[in-house]
Amino acid sequence: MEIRDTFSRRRCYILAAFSFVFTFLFGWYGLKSSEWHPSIIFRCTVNNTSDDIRLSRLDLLSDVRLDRMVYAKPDVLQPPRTDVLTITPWLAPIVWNGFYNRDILNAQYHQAGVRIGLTVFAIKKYVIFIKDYIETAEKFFMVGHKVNYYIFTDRPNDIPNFTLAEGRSLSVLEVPGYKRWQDVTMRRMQMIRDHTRDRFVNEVDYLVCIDVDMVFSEHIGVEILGDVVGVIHPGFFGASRKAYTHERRPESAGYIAVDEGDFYYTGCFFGGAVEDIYKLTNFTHHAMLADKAKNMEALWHDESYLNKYFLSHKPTKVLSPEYAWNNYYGSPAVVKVKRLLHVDKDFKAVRSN
Ligand code: 48C
Repeated sequence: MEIRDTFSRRRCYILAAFSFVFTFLFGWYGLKSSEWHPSIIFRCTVNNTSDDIRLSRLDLLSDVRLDRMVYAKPDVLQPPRTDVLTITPWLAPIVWNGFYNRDILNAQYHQAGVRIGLTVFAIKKYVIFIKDYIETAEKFFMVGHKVNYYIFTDRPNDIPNFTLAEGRSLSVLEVPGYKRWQDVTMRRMQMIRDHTRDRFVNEVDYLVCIDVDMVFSEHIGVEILGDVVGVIHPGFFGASRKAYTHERRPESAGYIAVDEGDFYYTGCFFGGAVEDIYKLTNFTHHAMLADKAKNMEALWHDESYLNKYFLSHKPTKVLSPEYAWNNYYGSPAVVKVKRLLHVDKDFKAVRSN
């Protein structure tokens, strides 16, 4: 132990000396010549592809100019509700019914021509859920906007034909069906990542990823759009950190300590800007692989790894449990609208292991 410490200490000294000399020369040269103008740094970052995409996303709304609209004035001293938290400690909005005017948001995003992708996996027996899923999405998901449905399935012939409203398209993407349902659910992150890199980044601005055993029951619109979007799980929004079902083994890549964690996010619904979804799914996929190499699997699979991601990459927008409700938890007064509902199902009937 001692030798190693000495060795690494000596290495640190060498490194420190080198970086001091380098910084001095670099700084001296920089000060001497006025070449290091901020615009160069700006241009350097702008030339990076992801920043180009990022800039175009920032442009998405920055050029919007709204026409005259008539609506009730927001009241600084009288919020629509005081029974729920509507902003996180890192100043991300928590979206509850009654706090936004969808007409304003629709006007902005319509003018921007926003394109939204919805990914859904219907693997093996879960194909039985896709008909109601798409039919209810047509009624309630991003109505009036450009939507691309991306259905990942191992059974393309079992996907019905759908008649879609104008501006909406549907692609069936054939993918392998893993034997264990745990692998089916976890490998979604890898598949979303790869398709995002190869295709979605060129077709949509935002991606929304929702489990298939759900039905849309009230409008879900552009109020949910943001760079990194997580949804509060219906079973834990009143619970303590200790009660969160995070992965608690320190050796797992999904580990969250009992004194950490903001909310318990559901794995059945997440979203974000297309390049942020690439980062999120890449992280969660690698976390799963790291545990797999140790012959481990986080307690709640991709949901555990997603919560780990959201711990260090705080969502820029959080959706209330309205957006992924399960009637198993009844109808608490605070949840005034149930926009997306878990389908009551017999797991034995749809899971092969
Ligand atoms: O499509 C499948 N097939 C399976 O055999 C197992 C999971 N899945 C996908 O993963 C579905 O999209 C499911 O909605 C999702 C995992 N989520 C669930 O099984 C419950 N919503 C917890």
